[in-house]
Formats: sequence, structure tokens, C-alpha cells
Amino acid sequence: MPKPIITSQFNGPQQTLTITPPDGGVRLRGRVQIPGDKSISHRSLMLGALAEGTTTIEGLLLGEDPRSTAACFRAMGAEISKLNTEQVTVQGIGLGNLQEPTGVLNAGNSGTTLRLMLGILASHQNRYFTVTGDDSLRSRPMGRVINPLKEMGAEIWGREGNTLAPLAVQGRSLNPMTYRSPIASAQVKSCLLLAGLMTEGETKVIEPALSRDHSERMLQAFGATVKVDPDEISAAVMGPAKLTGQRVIVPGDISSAAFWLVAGAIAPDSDLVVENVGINPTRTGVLEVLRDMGADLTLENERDAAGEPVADIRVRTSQLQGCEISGAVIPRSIDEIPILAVAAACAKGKTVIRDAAELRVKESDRLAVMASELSGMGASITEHPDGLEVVGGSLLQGSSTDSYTDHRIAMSLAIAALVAKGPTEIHRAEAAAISYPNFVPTLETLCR
Ligand code: SPQ
Repeated sequence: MPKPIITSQFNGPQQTLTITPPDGGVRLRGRVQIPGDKSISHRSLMLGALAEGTTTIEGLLLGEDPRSTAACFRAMGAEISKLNTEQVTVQGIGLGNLQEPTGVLNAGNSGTTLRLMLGILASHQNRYFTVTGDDSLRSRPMGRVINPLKEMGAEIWGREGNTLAPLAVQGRSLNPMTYRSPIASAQVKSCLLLAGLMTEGETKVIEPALSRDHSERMLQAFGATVKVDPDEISAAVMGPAKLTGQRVIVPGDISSAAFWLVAGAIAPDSDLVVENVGINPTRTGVLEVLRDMGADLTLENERDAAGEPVADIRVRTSQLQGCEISGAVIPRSIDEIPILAVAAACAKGKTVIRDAAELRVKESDRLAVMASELSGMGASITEHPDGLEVVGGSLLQGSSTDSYTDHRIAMSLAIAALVAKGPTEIHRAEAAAISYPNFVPTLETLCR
């Protein structure tokens, strides 16, 4: 079977990836190992730094975002081994013992780093911190964590009425509270639970729908007292807590697996097994949606890896049908909506995505960008304030596209390019390294 021609051109750090599929289309086959889960990687570095004793992490994501987390916590005194193998050791310094950094903490492109870290910094008494990020992160809303932290007594200053980075934080002793979050957000929930670790009493977050629960699981594993109430959709932590270093095994990231699951479903004559995928139920919305669309997915070898469920997922080419994606499945598939929009463009009939306005405040405005870039490739796609409507089934055309420096957009467009007619250019494709440094070489090996 002929392979696609994949070329890269660099202009300084910026990469333009050009993908030209052969006339008969691309076929994807084989077994693929995906990088470690980004959410779990961040949390293992942070809890490892706050714990007493040594934490060993296996399978850490070696992407740009966890590197930002590691750099911030190193600057505050945690000893974290070099991130050049997936085996990483963190020498924790104990809760409350972070040192005041002499420079500005830089979270880079990572919303998780900045928002979770704010809960930790705000509750570190008598220390002063300044934090920032890249152009994208400095435009993302921080009020969603700063406002409830202030209700707990935190002192935080920033641009635009204390809602945008750069931010300054004067750490102090906080008061516990019960916070009813208006959005289902694991970053809001985790920020407040982390602030609750050093706060006397119970700090509780109630959500409108359940977001990913990696923080709750890992805090418990590190020795914190965590109460989860599935009926109320709440999670609470009792402070002051004591965390003890652990062995963490990071499963493969289902958000990275999603690119191959969609590719295997839409590319002709494909049969792929994606190995060691984390299938925590708060993350498996993408599997439900793809099954709803008629994708041929099979879970094999289901097992548990240090408190997180894991499986190998087999996908074979299927004729996808349009479907509705809305409600409680949205927080469980939030990062997969861009690649699901590609699946929708290849499905028969209409796909309606609703209740997904949160996508507008990610690394890019993912609704606007997917609408513009897929329209440019000939897809019939309408943007709504909280979603997209995609009428699928017509052949995509190769075109000049842009990632808007968003890793999930770069990789979604690369998968769309595989089933398009003619070459597709993806500008600023280097963004993929945020969560998937080996994405392009892996793509090359799977096309056979
Ligand atoms: O860390 P960042 O930049 O916010 O990353 C994203 C992503 O696509 O990788 C979102 F842009 O993932 C978030 C996710 O959308 C990671 C995350 C977490 O680890 O807690 C939770 C989700 O965000 P939110 O705002 O819904 O809590």
C-alpha cells in the first residue's frame, strides 16, 4: 500500500507539516504505544514535590507541559530527576515547605500547571510568588480559580481585575469552604482541593457534572483524607493533610489515543491496537461517542495500573454516522472534541455538538478554529456559541491550515489530512510536542 508523503519545514522554531496522502487513501495498521497521561503526569510531579519522601513515576509524559510543571517545582526546592526517560524520581519537601522562588514561575502553555499551582501557592504562608505563561496562557481566564481562592482568604493580583496572568500571590493561611462550581472543571476542583491540603477543616467542591477525578484518586493514594459523593457530585479534602511519597504508574493518555482511534475508524482498510490506554470513566466520553457513531472499537486486556483502569483498544475501519454530543458526556470528552469534529466531517449525516462553550477558553478557541480550518478543507460546518454542527460525508480537500499553536488542533488537522484529497499544510505543527512529542514519527510508522 503506498504511504503518504510527510514533510516538515522549519522557520526558526515554527514547523510546517505537509501531508500528502496517496490517491487510494492511507491505511493504518499495527500496534501503537501512546505517551503518558498529561493530567496524571502533572499531578504526580506536584504531589511528589509536596509529599515527604521519594516518589517514583513510571510512564511520565515527556511533553512540554509536564516540563513546565517540573521546572516550577524545581524552582521551589523539589528535587526532580531529569525528564529524559519516562522513569522519574521526585524528592519531596513536605507540605508547606516550598521555598520562595527568586524568579518568576513560568507555566508555559499549560493551564493545568498554572491553575493547580495557584491553589498550592495561595496556601503557602509567608511566601511571595509571581507566575506567568506563554501568550496563549496569559489570555486564558484565571478568575475561575482566583475568585474561589479569594473566598478562602487568598491574596492574588493580576491583570484585568485579577483574572489574567502574570499573577502575584502572597501565600497565607486560608479558611476552608464549600464551593459550588458553575462549571465542570477538573482544574477548578483540583486547585481548591490542593489549597485545602494545608487548610484546617474540610474544603469541598460541588460540580454541575463530573469532571476527571485523577486528583481525588492520587491524593488518596498519597495519604490525604478525601471524601467523594457521586450523588452530590462533590469531592472534599480534610486539612491539614500529610502526603507520603508513592510509586505512580502513569497510563497512556486517552486524549492522545483519540487521534489514532479516529484515524483507524476513518482511514480505509485500517486495523490498529492502541496499547495501555487509561480508561478512567471520567475520561471515556470519546469511546462512547465513537461507538454512538458506529465505530468498531474493542477493549482488550482490561486491567488496573496503580489505581487507574487501563486497556488496549482495537479499532477497525467503520462507516461512521452523525450523532449528538452534549450534556454530561462533554466534560468526559472535552479535549477530544477537536478530533471528534474530524470524525464528524467523515461521518454520514449531521453531528451536533452542544454544551461545549468551555472549548473557547482552551489553548485556542477550539470551536472557532476547528470551524475555520475544517471549512477551509471543504467540510460543511457551522459554529454556534456552545458548539458545532457538522454535516459530514463529503471528501475533504487538502488545504493550508494553522494549529493556532494548539497541540490538539495540530494533531486533529494531521488526521484530517490523511483522508483529504491532495496535500494539506499544517502551520505551527510544532505545538504537538505539548502533549505528544513523537506524534509525526508514530504517524509515519502506522501508515503501511
Ligand atoms: O492544561 P491545559 O492547557 O488546560 O490542557 C487541556 C488540553 O487540551 O490538554 C485543555 F486545554 O486539558 C485540560 C482539560 O481540558 C486538562 C485538565 C486537567 O488536567 O485537570 C482538565 C481539563 O480542563 P478543565 O478546564 O475542564 O478543568
